[in-house]
Amino acid sequence: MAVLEQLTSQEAIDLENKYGAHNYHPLPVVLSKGKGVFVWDVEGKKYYDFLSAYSAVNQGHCHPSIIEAMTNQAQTLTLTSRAFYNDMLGKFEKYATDTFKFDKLLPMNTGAEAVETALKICRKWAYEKKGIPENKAQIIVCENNFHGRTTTIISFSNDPVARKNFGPYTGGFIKIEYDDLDALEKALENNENVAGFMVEPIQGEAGVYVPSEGYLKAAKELCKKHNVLFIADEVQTGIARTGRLLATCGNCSCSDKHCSGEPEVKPDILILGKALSGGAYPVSAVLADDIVMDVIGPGNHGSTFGGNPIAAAVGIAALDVIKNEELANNAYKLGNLFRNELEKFIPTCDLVSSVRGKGLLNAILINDTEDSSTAWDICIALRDNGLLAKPTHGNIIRFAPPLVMTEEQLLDCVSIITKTLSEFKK
Ligand code: IF1
Repeated sequence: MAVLEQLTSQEAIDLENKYGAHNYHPLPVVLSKGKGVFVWDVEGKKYYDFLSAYSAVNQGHCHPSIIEAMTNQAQTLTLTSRAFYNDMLGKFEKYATDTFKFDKLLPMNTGAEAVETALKICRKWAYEKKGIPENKAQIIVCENNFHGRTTTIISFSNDPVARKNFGPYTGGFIKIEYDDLDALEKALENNENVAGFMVEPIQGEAGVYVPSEGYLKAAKELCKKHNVLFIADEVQTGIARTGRLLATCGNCSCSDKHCSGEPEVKPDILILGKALSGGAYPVSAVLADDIVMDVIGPGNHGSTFGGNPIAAAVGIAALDVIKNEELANNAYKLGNLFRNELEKFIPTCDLVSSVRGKGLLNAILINDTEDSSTAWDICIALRDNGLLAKPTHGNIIRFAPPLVMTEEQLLDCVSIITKTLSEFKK
């Protein structure tokens, strides 16, 4: 078999099954092309993408200006390592720190690496600035978190599938309920050794749990009171997904020019990934002000690829698209429309019990037991009707289309979803 010959869907699936590790259970669809809100399978069938590579493709598939920046840079200089300077990284760092209003940025590649970076910075700050005795620093995290898949990160996961038989685990983490300020206060009180509190502004993997109004702001204030760093993992919620540039932004009237106001909750450490590249390339970053980032010196942290010229060029282009196309505003408007339309539909359908989310990060709850295959079967039916989505934990289907969608396209998608649910037979 020639490696480059065009495969059928089944052939591609068979190859992955035979030669790839079985660490995923993908929906059976084999994609070979994407443009904007659409993807095509190898047989040429067109679908609306309602996952956006888990919110990495916020700017739409193969956005022309991101691809142009990437290909131009790829033909000029791809990688120098950080042993030398390159002429793109500083530009990206300036652009991103101006955009998100932090003093400094540390570039990485994947979300998990950026989370690891944030944890390391937080611990070092704790020893050197807060004065916590060596090796005693603790970081508070939430039940049902998802922050990635490294050994340290899965050490504080609740998910047995992600965690079991990967021990011994990294210590130094305290787990509390999400969206529970009393629990946070208790964990902070009478414990001088707490260095940080890391939280997802909306819990994605857990099933798109939106915390109570004011939770993040109050949590940040509690952290401040106890001299503890507030770490926001916005890998999934950031970059306009939830209708604002960041989910930790206030109601900063993203309706016109993009988020010129101060954030409602300014994290001490901000973690970004996924859509920081528009899904074109792995680009992640940790942002903080000097008072925190200054603890990092030469040799403390790094990566061969982090901050490479392609990543920097792509990062600038990806953020430019968010601003120029006012995607936070579009996500805000379309998100409201989507939830309103589904709320009208839900009373007519026994299969769905509710819809929740913010901006274009939404989920519907399927009215069935957690371990039933109903959500999966609905996703197969949605696929057959031209829309790709994926179930998450329990019987929940996440809906997160690219933010470049038009209102007309969104209404078309709503009708595919409601028609599929109405006609669905278990
Ligand atoms: C997979 C979920 C989404 C994340 C947050 C860090 C990372 C992620 C808040 C790590 C990654 C991804 C990973 C992906 C599935 C996906 C996911 F369902 F698992 F929860 F998006 F909803 N922080 N989330 O959501 O980023 O290292 O992957 O770049 O296949 O594991 P990464």
